[in-house]
Amino acid sequence: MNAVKKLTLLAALVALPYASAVAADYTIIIKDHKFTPAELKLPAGEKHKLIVKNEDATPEEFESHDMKREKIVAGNSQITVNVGPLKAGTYKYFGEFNQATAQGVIIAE
Ligand SMILES: [Cu+2]
Repeated sequence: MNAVKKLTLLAALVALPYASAVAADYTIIIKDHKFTPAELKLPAGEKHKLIVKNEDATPEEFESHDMKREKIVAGNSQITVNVGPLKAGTYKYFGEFNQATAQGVIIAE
C-alpha cells in the first residue's frame, strides 16, 4: 500500500469516532396543526438538528419543556432547533398555538 493510501486510511480511522458525533438532521412537518412524525426516534448522547417545517399558513410555536426549547415558526416557513445531546428517554414537545392537536414525542435511545 503506497504512502498516500496509508495516510488516507489513517485519516479515516482518526475521524471515525467524530463522524458519529456529527449532528444528524431530522425533519418534523406541521400540517393541519399536527406534527409528522408524531413520534421521532433518534440516537441518545448526540447533538441533533430538528428542521421544523410549517406547511400551514398560520404561525406555530414549537415548544418543549423537556428539551427546554421554545421557538416560533411562521406560516409556510421553517426553523432549525438544535437539541441534545439527550439522555436516553422520552421528550414531549407541542405546538403552543394548537395544543389540542399539535403534540409529539422524541425518543432518544
Ligand atoms: Cu411558549
